Parts: sequence; C-alpha cells; structure tokens
Amino acid sequence: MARKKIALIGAGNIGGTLAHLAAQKELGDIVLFDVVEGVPQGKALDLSQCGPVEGFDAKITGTNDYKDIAGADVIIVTAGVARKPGMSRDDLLGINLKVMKAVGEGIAANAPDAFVICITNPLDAMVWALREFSGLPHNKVVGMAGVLDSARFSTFLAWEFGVSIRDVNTFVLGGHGDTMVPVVEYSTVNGIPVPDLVKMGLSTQERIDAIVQRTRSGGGEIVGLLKTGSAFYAPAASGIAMAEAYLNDQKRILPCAAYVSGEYGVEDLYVGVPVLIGANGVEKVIEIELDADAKAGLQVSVDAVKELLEACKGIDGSL
Ligand code: TXD
Repeated sequence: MARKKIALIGAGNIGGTLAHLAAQKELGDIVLFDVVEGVPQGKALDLSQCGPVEGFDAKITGTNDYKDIAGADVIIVTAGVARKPGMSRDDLLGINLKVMKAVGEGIAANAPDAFVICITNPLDAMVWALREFSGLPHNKVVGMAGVLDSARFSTFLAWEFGVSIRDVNTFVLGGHGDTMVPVVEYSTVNGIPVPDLVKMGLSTQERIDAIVQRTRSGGGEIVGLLKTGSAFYAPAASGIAMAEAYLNDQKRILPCAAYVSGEYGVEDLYVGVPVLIGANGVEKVIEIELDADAKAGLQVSVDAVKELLEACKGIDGSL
C-alpha cells in the first residue's frame, strides 16, 4: 500500500516541527509548502538527513508550488504570521485572513479530498474562513486549539498534584483565547474528578482557579518569554495527534474547533467542542452536559467568535 501524503502549508516554526514529528512517526511522505523560496526546500533537505540517524523512511520535499500538494491525505495549515509581544491573536486577523484565502484556493484546486487541520490564528475565525474559501465539507476541515489548551491544562494539573501526565485527562471547550472554558468537573486524575481531589485536600479551589487562568493565558506566557514568536512544539504535537486520529481511523475524542449545526445550541459556527475523529474526519460532535458556569462560559466564547467572523466578513465581502 502506497504511503499516505501529508502536506504542510507553512514551513515555519510549527510547520518544521510538524514535518519532523510526522517523519519520526512514519505517518507518510511529507510536502512542506511555503511562499518564501528556499525555506521549505532547505528544511525538507535537513529533515531528510535525520532519516539515517533516527531510522525513519519518509520522502520529505519542499516546494513553493501548490501543485505539489496534489493528492494529500492530510493538510496542516500554519501559514500566516505569528504573534509578537503585545499582540493579541485577534490582531493577526486581517493579515492571516488574506493568507487563508490563498491557502483555501490552493487546497480546492489541488487536494479537495484531504482532511484539513487549521492551526493559524486567530484560530476560530481562520478555520471557518479556510472552510469557506476551500469549499471542502465541514467534517473535513477542523481547527487545532483544544488539544493544545487541554495539554497545557493537563501539564499544570500534573505539576499541582505531583502525578504522571499520563494519568491526567482534561477538557477545554470554547474558543482559543481568553474565553476558552477549561471544564474542571470533567477533568480527572486517573478517573478521579478534580473537584473530588480538592475535597480530598490535594489542592485548593484558589490554586485550581489560578491554573485555569494560567491555561487561558498559556499562549501569551510563552510569547512573553520567547519575545520573537509563539509556542510551536506543543502546537505541532497537538496537530499531529489530530492527523494520526484521521490517518489511523483511531476514533479519538478530542477537543477541536469544529463545525456545529445545533449542538450546544449553536448554529453554523466553528467552536471548540469535543469531537470524534476517525477516517471520515470529524465523525461526530459529542454533546456533554454542562453546568451553568460552563454553559455561560461557552456562550461568551461563541459570542467572541461571532464577532471575529463579522470582522472577517467586513474585510472580505466574499465570505
Ligand atoms: O493553538 C493554536 N492554534 C496556535 C496557533 C498555537 C501557536 C501558534 N498559532 C499560530 O500558528 C500562530 O499565531 C501563527 O498564525 C501560526 C503559525 O505559527 P508559527 O510559529 O509556525 O509561525 P511562523 O514560524 O512565522 O511560520 C509561518 C509561516 C512562515 O514560514 C511564512 O513564510 C508562511 O507561514 N507564510 C505562508 N505560507 C504559505 N502561504 C502564505 N500566503 C504564507 N504567508 C506566510
């Protein structure tokens, strides 16, 4: 059976890390695409030379021509500009919307059957715009945010309780921004809900609230430290987990920015919800029971995403 094909649109910090992770996991052959000449080609050559050392077989190529993504099974989009200190994710809207238009048209013309994972910020708006511009089915276009936000939440909880990250499972809903909703009640350590661990005296509500807030500002914390860009290792690992769920039909339940049409009382919008990802892409939106606080938090997130979409429509009349 021929190897799968993974196209990475954007060969920057996340794109290069995606390529390395996909190669190490032998998910398939990899095409790095970028508008900057030399960068995708240079990174592809460098990564190919990891093969003999790390023992992976993967054909890794770089290109500036969309024709080379033809037939891709999975496309992961990081094209655009990243944040610098003092910039919000929403500040990237105008620039990255134009990029999504070019990327959407490139995908529509060359790889319309791919499963597309959008990473570019502001994520909740960019994944919606990418779906509009590409015209792909809603279940084949999804945004990566919740897997990263949940990973941040899990890391901080594992440190708090002094347990293995393997035993921590968390739920983060809503948008990829200050309005995200880490759902403490559904977050567990080896099946024990976090509120029960607080009752058992293993932490306090104040400390858990501080962890929720640190998760919300997890991206900004790293931008402030790096100063030259934003996080890219965990975002890449998160995008690869979603790609693997599709390529290997894993039927994973993952928090993603997915299209909802009625679920959670939301119509015709991309928002962070738990979904089941398998060989047919987003196969199901999982509707969990939310308490009043989580419901209110999700509504704030939905309203914020709707505002971003209105801004997109104001910029590009074709949306
Ligand atoms: O959780 C999440 N979704 C976020 C997403 C987590 C971290 C970073 N987030 C966003 O991903 C970030 O705000 C950016 O919008 C993207 C990519 O972040 P990255 O750190 O990879 O940015 P880089 O290193 O600047 O790489 C972007 C590449 C760069 O090589 C540009 O030349 C290229 O995108 N680029 C393009 N490629 C193709 N087509 C066009 N038009 C284009 N414009 C720029």
